[in-house]
Amino acid sequence: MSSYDPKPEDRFTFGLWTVGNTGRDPFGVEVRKALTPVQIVHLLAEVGAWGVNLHDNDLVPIDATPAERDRIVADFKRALADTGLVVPMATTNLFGDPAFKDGAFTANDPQVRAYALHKTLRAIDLGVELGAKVYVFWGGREGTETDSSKSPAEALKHFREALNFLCEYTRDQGYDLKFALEAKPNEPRSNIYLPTTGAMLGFIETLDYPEMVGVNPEVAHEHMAGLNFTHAVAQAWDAGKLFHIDLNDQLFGRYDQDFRFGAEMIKQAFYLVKFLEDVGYNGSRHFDAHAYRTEGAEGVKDFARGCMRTYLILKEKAARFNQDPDIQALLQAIHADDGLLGWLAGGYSRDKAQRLKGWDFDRGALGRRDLRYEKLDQLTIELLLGVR
Ligand code: GLT
Ligand code: MN
Ligand code: MN
Repeated sequence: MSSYDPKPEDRFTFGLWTVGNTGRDPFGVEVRKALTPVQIVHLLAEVGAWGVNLHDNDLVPIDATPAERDRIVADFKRALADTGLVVPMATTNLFGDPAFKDGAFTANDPQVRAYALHKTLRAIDLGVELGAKVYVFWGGREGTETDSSKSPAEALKHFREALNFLCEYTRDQGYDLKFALEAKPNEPRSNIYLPTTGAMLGFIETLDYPEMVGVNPEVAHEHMAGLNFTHAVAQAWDAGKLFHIDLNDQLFGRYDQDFRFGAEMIKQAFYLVKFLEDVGYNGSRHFDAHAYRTEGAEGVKDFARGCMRTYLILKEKAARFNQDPDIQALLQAIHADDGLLGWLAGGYSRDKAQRLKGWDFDRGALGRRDLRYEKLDQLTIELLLGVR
């Protein structure tokens, strides 16, 4: 057993839709056989995952009868009990059905908005029944192709009303459930509202129960917008809002790739893992990705194992970074403080402002400091490339 084998305490999860992805894309049909939810649970247990997440319709088809629903849920629960897998997160499919072609909570048609609420209330019940503690909202259709069709301000009001309604419902039921909003800039809509994690964080403060609502940032979604994912995650963490995370990989400026974690931008993945481990994030590490379209049944397992293994390798690299004497000596020098301005700590006072205004800075010396970030970065690269 290598130390890169996943363990329950790693909290690695996959969605039913991830390892269950059949490879269908806008240009081609399925290349893999669809697996049943029960088969997926067994596959995930085999590769060593801790949990499985789902949309309502990943498990229960949208047109299932109540009797079919009960049978499917019972079979699924049995598979969970047999394998020990848990369901930490659930969500609603508010994007697949043609009814949602103009959005769900932000659709212009009041009937569609009400149907989206109805569907989410039932899906929350299902998620809670399966043990979920986090409920994700990814509004893939909440946007526009043409802004002549709706007011973005009205759309935000509708989205806020829906979330307030659902927060009240959750409280009313006494559910132990937090909401996590997932941003994406585009795809499938040309423009999706609240396109970044930062936008979501601002919006959350306008809700009736902001303490119930956090974010579910996804690597690929910030990368599609050309942004630094770790910075977005850090802002969410700083705000106490990192309720969940979607790990995958994605080149900047491409379509929604959803590649295996660490498949493309390994340095960014390293700083992300280092951040999560350094701060002690202990939520799910959810892989929202899928195997290349070239893969069959074994390739899907290679993909899932690869996500977890890369995470654990990067976790070990982060620990090495924190112990590497040369790296740490450089960091110490970089962060050195001669203590001369220690009196400035602890916030504002009128006296401090006066004293600071009179302080004589050696601006030239500040500008002449050689920061040695080149050396630090090269050491980091060498650590990642395995030569230190
Ligand atoms: C969909 C999307 C993901 C979301 C999922 C949750 S579904 O695959 O691309 O980013 O997290 O709705
Ligand atoms: Mn996602
Ligand atoms: Mn995605």
